[in-house]
Amino acid sequence: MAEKEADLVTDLLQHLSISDRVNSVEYAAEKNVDHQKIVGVIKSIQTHVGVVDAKQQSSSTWNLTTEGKSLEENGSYEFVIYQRVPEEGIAQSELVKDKKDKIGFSKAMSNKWIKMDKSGEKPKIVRMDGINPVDKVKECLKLVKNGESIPDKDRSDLKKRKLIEEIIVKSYEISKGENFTTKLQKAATDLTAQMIQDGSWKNTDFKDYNYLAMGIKPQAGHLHPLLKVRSVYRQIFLEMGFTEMPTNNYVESSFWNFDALFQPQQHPARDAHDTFFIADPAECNTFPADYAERVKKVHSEGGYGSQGYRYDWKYSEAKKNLLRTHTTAVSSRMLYKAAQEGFKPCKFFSIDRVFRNETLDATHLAEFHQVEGVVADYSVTLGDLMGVLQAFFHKLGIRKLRFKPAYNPYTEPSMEVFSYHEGLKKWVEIGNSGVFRPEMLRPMGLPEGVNVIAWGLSLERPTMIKYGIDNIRDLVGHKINLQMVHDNPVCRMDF
Ligand code: FB9
Repeated sequence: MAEKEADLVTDLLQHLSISDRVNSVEYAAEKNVDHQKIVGVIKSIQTHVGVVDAKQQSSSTWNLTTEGKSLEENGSYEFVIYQRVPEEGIAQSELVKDKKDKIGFSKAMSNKWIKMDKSGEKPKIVRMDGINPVDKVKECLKLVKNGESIPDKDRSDLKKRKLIEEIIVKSYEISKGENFTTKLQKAATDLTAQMIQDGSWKNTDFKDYNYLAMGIKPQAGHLHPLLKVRSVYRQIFLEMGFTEMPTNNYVESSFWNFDALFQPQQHPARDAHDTFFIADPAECNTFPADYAERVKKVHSEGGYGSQGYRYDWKYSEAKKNLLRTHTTAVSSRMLYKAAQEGFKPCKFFSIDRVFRNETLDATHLAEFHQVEGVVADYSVTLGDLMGVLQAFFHKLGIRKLRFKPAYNPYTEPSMEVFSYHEGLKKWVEIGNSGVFRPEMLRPMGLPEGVNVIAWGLSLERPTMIKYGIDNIRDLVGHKINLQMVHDNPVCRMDF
């Protein structure tokens, strides 16, 4: 207990020992202490059972509002207006300058203190003859300020004009309890081994349990908005029967990231300006040799109905390690594995970080989280892709989709996906999609007739739209405001 409060406890108990009762409001005024402080002192004394009896009571009192204080000091608006009307009268436009003058003028007219005189050349405001008005409002406000009563009608007038307000004061009447004492024994809060051993627990005053006490709020962790959105997407994929791919390798070989996807070795995306290559270990050579031979052949000579790219495909390029530029690298691994293990129709998804050596701006960093869905089955078509996209985005509350032809090196046909954003009032690109090319699928060993449809989007774009974040650096990175992470609402993807 603070020293000051301990003094107040002792003083209040002393006060009570010489008087039968103490009222908390009166005592606070006498001590010139805030009433709430006295209430706190009474509550701390009550933890010592039976020392005092405290009865709460409510009383109402009237206080002047800020405007009321001003009129009590300067006079009512109507009396000020009356005093400003000279013997010879005054034009209304001269007399009434602002809102307060308008109130005063109206009141003075209704009190019949002033009137309009139209007998002369121009109408003017003059005082009524034979009266000597008193500023009753000011007088009543002074009485209220001094805590004196005024007639009910006057009080309701002042209340209606918001010049006074009723304050309900909850106070305590305290009196001596059956265990009254002026010396409080600090109630024990712990039962110690010593007390049990020497039996002193039997006459120790223990503080009552406070069963209503709230536990200390655990400083639990909070999911980052990106991870909240990730869990929404993950749930949607799982509901749709998709299996999550193992994406726990940021470092990938160029073979799985590009060559297996029939992306030619001279493609600009494979340039160091777009891709982060790894210096050490710079090379990987654990991709399957026989499969690599089929990939080499389809790039350089073609096959499966394709003329290929007709260039000299190099192992040295395929061996280069890099930070994966898309999770489609993992999709290619999974599809190869499915083919090699005896193909059965399958649906995979992934949500994980990818890295691109691109120009940074307010909405793009050198990495982002890619969301990818893959469906492999006999005779799946572009129509199935449109259908699965409708179903996927429908679960995010998106009804209207539009598909626009696009180009990807590893899918043909390809489509960009758009949705109309009611908030932004425009069509927004929400992803990309396509049918994997036979030059990618056949060398894997997938049976004839098996097609694979896939689509992708990012995690950052929907998260930024959802949480109204314009700059990606306010969402991810070492400068974000952690309070945003702490405060953001539970994620409900409404687009
Ligand atoms: O996420 C994107 N936009 C988006 C997504 C969702 C959303 O709100 C949710 C519905 C509620 C709002 C916006 N885009 C893809 C579109 C644009 O933001 C684009 O400017 C940025 N794109 C990223 C790539 O940019 C470097 C987003 C990212 C992207 C693009 C393509 C793929 C994945 C991510 C892909 C793919 C793909 C294609 C075929 C087969 C397999 C994968």
